[in-house]
Amino acid sequence: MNDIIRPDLKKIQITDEFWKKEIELIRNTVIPYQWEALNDNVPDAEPSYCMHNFKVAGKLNEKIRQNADFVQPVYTTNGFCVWPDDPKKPEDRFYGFVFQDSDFAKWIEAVAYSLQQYSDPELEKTADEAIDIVCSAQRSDGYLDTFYIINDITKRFTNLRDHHELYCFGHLVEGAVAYYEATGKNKLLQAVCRYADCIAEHIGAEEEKLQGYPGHEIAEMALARLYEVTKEEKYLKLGLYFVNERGKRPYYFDKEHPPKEKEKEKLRYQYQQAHLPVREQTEAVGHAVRAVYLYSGMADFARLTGDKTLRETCQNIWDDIVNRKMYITGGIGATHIGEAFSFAYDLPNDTVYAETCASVGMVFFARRMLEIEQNSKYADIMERELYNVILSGMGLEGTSFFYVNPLEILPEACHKDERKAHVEPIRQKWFGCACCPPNLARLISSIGSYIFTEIDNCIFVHLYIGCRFEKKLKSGTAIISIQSEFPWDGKVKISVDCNTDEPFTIALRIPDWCKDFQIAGVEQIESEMKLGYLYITKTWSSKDFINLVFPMEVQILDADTRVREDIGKAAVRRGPIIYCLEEADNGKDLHLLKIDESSEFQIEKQKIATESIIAVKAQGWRQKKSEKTALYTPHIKPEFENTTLTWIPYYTWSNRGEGEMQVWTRI
Ligand code: FUB
Ligand code: ZN
Repeated sequence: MNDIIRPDLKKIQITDEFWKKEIELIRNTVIPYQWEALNDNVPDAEPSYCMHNFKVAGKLNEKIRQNADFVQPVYTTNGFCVWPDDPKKPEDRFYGFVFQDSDFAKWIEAVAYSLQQYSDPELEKTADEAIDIVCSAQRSDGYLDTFYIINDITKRFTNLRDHHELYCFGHLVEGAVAYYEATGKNKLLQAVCRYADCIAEHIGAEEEKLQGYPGHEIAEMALARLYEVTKEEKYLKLGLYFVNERGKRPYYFDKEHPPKEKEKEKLRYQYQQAHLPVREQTEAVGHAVRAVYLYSGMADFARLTGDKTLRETCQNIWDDIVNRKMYITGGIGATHIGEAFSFAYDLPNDTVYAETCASVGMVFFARRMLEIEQNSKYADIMERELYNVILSGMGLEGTSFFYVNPLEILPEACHKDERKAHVEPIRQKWFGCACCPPNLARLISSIGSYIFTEIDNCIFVHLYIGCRFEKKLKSGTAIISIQSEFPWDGKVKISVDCNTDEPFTIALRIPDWCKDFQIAGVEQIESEMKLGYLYITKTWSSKDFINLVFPMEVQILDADTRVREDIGKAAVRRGPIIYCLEEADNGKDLHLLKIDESSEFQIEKQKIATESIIAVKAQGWRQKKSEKTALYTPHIKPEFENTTLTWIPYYTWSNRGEGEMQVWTRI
């Protein structure tokens, strides 16, 4: 097995103008804002109840409550369990979705990444106090899930399919590991180890245990991470057990929820990717977030165990997503029914789901694929996700969020058409089901750790994000600095300052959107191109540098003809940025606009709220509105008038009030 080192955020200093601003937004605005949200202190926002639930569970201590005393929960159509609104709102009740604990877990993870880069004693104090509250809820046997602690501890582990205990556990592990790595404090880490031990006592291969696995994946990759930090084989074993058990017959979930007559077997299990044992799966199916979290865990175990079949499964599923089921923005999950993948090439732009969390998960999957196969196709997608759908998930001010990320919006349809009720035309302050905002925060605050992968004596540069990075060599250290003007300009300078003559390799990703790059700098560059990376191996001196230019011309892109929604339409891309048209620049009725492909595409600096961006402009046409008196009339050639089309980066849409937007335009 190759020696893979996940970059340590403490050793990466982000200097990049574009991403530094995002990281600081997370640190200064998003983290404090989300803390208020978790404590239900954001006026007019949906309540979270997250910290409330931990406090109530902490007060209960070892007492056992049974649900006889309680109002029964209600189940939403998604299988979520929510407590009905009781006007009296008794203080000692669990409120919110069954997985509300995970909001804290993601918040503490974002805090941890931020602390790795900027010391902030006050934030650390708040985080320590929050950890005390969370740990006070833990029962003596290690169990730590407020939903069951508050409602009925005797029912724990009885609904692995829907009740998200293992999902909350997985998130808590991720948060605990990150906080330990950031601060060296192990209170939460010890708590999650005890919780993992408690789970392993109840679930596993042994006859007396439940042969179950998570209904919502994430515990798999979390356990891989727990194993890597603690080196405890038992966590590797439990994570691998979850991976291997999924999809085996008889189906575990049938024991919990006997199938109803007429329920289609395949569909019933696809939602949780449990329709087949994972190594027999060839397609991405079901709930998109669950799916990509599972695939990320599978990739982790493929790397940790050297399992070739698991690795090939991940590769096949990756290709299925990227070549058949992904929006041009990087969004995945085409249908809101089950928040799921649809069939191949079914990519509607307006009824889309494209949940922010699913794209965050896709970045996790990409990173793990890069750790098992250094092929730039994974990093290309990582870049596309980051600069487009992921950033679009948050308002430029950092206090409003999208859950669903559409590629076409007609606000009236969102307000009046039930089929689009899940699509918001403007970002929301918070959500009852608030999985996306803290997921974004933890990803963006750890962006530095996605720039490189170190494998043996090679450092792969996946993302051109300005930074300074320290690479340990056997006989010394190399400081690698990237200066980059991405995403607005393709000039990059990589400088190396090395205090040893030990050779090592820098492998540079050549982005898929770049047709022709230029390289200059290091004397006699001897390089080799492999799977999208340019490998440069040498003894580096203290003044070596590489100048790269990735020209960013405006490109007009077509979709595969099998994507029925996009036929006769085109999208605009420049460098890593996907563009869209908005009503604020182009007026209403975007569907009447048409691209003139022979026109010259110009770029122009513009401001969208506080953000300086590069807009794309071109002469195009607007179809004249019909003056028909009837809905349907004999065909006449449509008439067009000249107009200027202005595209803005997709991630900046909906920052100037409610209005129409579209990524795909007639051509
Ligand atoms: O079920 C937990 C989270 O809520 C999922 O990951 C999201 O898709 C949302 O359904
Ligand atoms: Zn989400």
